[in-house]
Amino acid sequence: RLPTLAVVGATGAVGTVMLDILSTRENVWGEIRLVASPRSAGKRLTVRGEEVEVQALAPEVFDGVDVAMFDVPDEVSKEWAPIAAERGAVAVDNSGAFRMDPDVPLVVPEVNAEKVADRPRGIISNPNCTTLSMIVAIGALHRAYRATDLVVASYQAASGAGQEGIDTLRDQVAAVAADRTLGERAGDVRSAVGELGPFPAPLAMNVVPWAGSLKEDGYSSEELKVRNESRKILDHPGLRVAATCVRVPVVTTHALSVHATFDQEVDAAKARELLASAPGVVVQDDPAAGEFPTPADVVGTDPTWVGRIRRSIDDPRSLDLFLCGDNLRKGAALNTAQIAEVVAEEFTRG
Ligand code: 2RA
Repeated sequence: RLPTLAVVGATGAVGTVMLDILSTRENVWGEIRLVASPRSAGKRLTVRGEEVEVQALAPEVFDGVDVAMFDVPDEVSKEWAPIAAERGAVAVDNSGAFRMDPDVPLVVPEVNAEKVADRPRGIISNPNCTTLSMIVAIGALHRAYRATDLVVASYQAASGAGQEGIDTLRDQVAAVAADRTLGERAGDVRSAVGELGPFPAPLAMNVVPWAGSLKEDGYSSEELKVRNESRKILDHPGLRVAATCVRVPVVTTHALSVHATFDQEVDAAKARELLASAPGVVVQDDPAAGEFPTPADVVGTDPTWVGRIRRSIDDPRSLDLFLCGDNLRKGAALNTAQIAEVVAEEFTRG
């Protein structure tokens, strides 16, 4: 039988992309129920070409649901994913609430799909969008060479901070666009942009070395997520990861530069081949022709794009790479949908 799916958080930035993904991927679902906060209940949204009324989040909406996807803030998932699981649904959660719980698998289907079956709490976690934007490619290299160290710098899009992030960037860009004197004196951009929204500094005409909240030793929550989630997904607790997360004035698509070291010598041409044949990865790497991935060209696509693949000049065990991934698609909705599809097979297999 075709399983019943609930999409919780159907009206948010990721939820909106999720409805598009559910409408364009092969349909493996029977009923699809759309769920959101009571504020959005009653709205009608289109999924698979049909209008569906949004229901308010309540325990009963999970009755008869086989898989419940959550694209909601941590505190909402923390409370409601266990309720969905108690009512018999498998919860696939895109918040940070359960990612590091040892009883909750953290799944990227191209890397560790088999972990889906190992879910004692009935909850499966989807990684953070920054981790997801690199881990399919890094996982493919790790399988061949075994990684020991990752030095990561992220260039993260405004939509990682939700619809408020997108609106803030658009308002700020509009506020600075006409003044051709800005950007030459300290503080002039800050005075011109207006509201900072979810960012701690102006994002238009700027880069901001901060995403998330302050954690131990000066690291941001985002930087620790890149480290801890990479270790869990690759099943490699000893992996050394140093991350610096930076917000850039891009609407959607995270980019990362990664210096990856392995426990053996690597070869750039072989790495390019490995990446080109890895599921979910596209190599675009011809700098002489000006070809490398950029967020403006990658947004709206599904794969992880990799370019600028070089063997480190100073260490034959290291590769330098530049990666781009749509943070709302593979970084959030698409990976959640892929996990849910792996679970759906359990029902269609019988
Ligand atoms: C960000 N990683 O880009 C977050 C969103 N999940 O801010």
